[in-house]
Amino acid sequence: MNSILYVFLPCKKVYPIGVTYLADFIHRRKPDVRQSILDLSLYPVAQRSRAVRDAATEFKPDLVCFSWRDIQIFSPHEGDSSLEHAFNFYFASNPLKRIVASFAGLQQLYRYYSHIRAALSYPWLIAKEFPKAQIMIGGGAFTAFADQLILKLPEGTIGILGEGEDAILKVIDGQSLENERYILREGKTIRKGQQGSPALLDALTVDLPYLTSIFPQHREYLGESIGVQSKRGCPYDCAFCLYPYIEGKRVRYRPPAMVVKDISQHYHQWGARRFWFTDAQFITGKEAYPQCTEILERILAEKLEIEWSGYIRTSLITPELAKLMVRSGVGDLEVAITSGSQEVLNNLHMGFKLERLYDGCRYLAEAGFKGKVILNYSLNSPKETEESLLQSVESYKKVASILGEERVFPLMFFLGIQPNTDLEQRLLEEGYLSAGYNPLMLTPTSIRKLLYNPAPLNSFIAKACLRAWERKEGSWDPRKWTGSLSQAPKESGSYADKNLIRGIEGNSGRDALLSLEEILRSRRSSVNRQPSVGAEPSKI
Ligand code: B12
Ligand code: SF4
Repeated sequence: MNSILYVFLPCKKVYPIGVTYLADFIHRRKPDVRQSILDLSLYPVAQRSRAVRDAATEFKPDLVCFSWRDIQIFSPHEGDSSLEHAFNFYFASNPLKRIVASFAGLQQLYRYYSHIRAALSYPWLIAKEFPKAQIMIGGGAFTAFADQLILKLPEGTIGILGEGEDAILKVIDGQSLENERYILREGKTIRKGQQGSPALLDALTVDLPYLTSIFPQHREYLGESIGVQSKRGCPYDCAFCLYPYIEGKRVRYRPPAMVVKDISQHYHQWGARRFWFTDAQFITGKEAYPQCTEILERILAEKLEIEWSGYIRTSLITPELAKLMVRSGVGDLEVAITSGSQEVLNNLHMGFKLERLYDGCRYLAEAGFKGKVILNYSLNSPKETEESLLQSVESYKKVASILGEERVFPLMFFLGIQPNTDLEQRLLEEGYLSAGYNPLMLTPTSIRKLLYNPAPLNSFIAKACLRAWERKEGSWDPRKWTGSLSQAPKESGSYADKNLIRGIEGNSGRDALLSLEEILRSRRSSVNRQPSVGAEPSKI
């Protein structure tokens, strides 16, 4: 095979780092293979099929690699209005609000299904109009829903779960994929492969002039946050998280010099100033300290005046790392505290102590951190009680007292149940989910289940959230739908995850926590006055 066309399937605009790494990797090993990258997110919906057809006609690829990053609606967090519609639909006491929410929900469902249908239509277009081209598909969303999606793709499409470098190389060379995480449909039979040893990342660095030449649309990302991967894999076991399934549990590091070379090339050649470490976890444990430290020291030594962010375990921040982080330009951070109860955290296998998380925040404050911290709470996780909910409110107050109230933005980020996670497994065993359920099939009942917020605490929590959101927005939702599949308007704010910005703009998470505290405390005092009355939370 001599030519590869990469098609980044549409999602909310985000730098398509995965395909850039794939194209770069192939170029280093097979410089004679022609390559081109097409980012469909940058085209209006009506022009996308034509863009695929034109690119394939002009480029005549032997291999078309589709990259599917996101499929998500009803994001379980308050940065997305779909959560509010869902809560209004399930919990609002005013019937009018329920009706309005049901119409908004239907509209979102329609968009969700049409988006999936449209994304699937591009591989079908290639299969019908360019039957000689081999089709491959991969990416985060494909990995998450491979079992469901492979049934909807043209027969013969090679699906790859997780990283794709070696698999594409093997397809080009006509080698067997038996040691890769592939999935393939032959009639009604599905064949799968197991990854042997995952690739080491010691030679991975981007040749930016080459990339620039095969990705003319890169101009659209000048001024945007650019993804950089410094390691792959996460050794933790957080029950709800899919990242170890996607990237593996073994951590593989890229040499710091190469990571910073990537940053420096984008800085000098594209003028990029904002970067996001796309690692599942930037500080994966104490073993990662030397790499993280060297990356930050090199950013400083090369005088790269950037703002960077990433997923960071605050509990692993040391005073020295905090100083380096601040000096090297750390921006806003998203911290998944999840709960203020150590018991709830332990039950989710989160693997950190709250006290260490507070220490990390303290070190950041002492180092002069001036960014915002989005503090994600997954209220109503398994083992949640009224007491542990109050502990979550206290934990917010504690972090706010350390970093300053004006810097800390709690965000309600409910547990979303994802396939191939420990949480999904537990809920299947408990009968909360039924075996063989389709995670892509959304109905009012399945949405309610997948946005994990079970009885009996659900109604207090929903009430507190709705009260807070209503106060901020009015009872009619004037906002645009901001789900990942929408074409977002230009937004302000420097945080890379624009979806979350709205959640922090009104600081409604703070209000939700404080409302929850109010509801729970007043409930407690009324229960204390009438000791014989049992708990009937759903009536509150
Ligand atoms: C970093 C990250 C973010 C950052 C991105 C910052 C940035 N500037 O890039 C932020 C925080 C902004 C973010 C936001 C969101 N994210 Co995110 N994100 C990730 C994360 C952790 C890494 C993605 C990444 O860039 N990896 C590094 C690159 C190199 O890898 P890659 O792109 O996956 O490509 C590799 C492979 O996938 C594969 N591959 C890719 N394409 C192809 C094609 C072929 C043919 C082959 C063979 C292989 C292949 O090979 C590549 C190289 O090895 C993943 C989880 C994970 N661990 O993968 C979630 C993930 C991709 N995100 C996800 C989601 C849903 C979102 C949001 C929509 C969440 C929300 N509702 O708000 C938003 C919106 C994103 C957007 N479009 O704007 C989901 C997608 C799955 C799904 N359910 O649809 C994931 C998988 C997390 C999860 N829930 O499990 N995200
Ligand atoms: S939540 Fe973070 S630390 Fe936990 S498994 Fe996922 S990536 Fe790793």
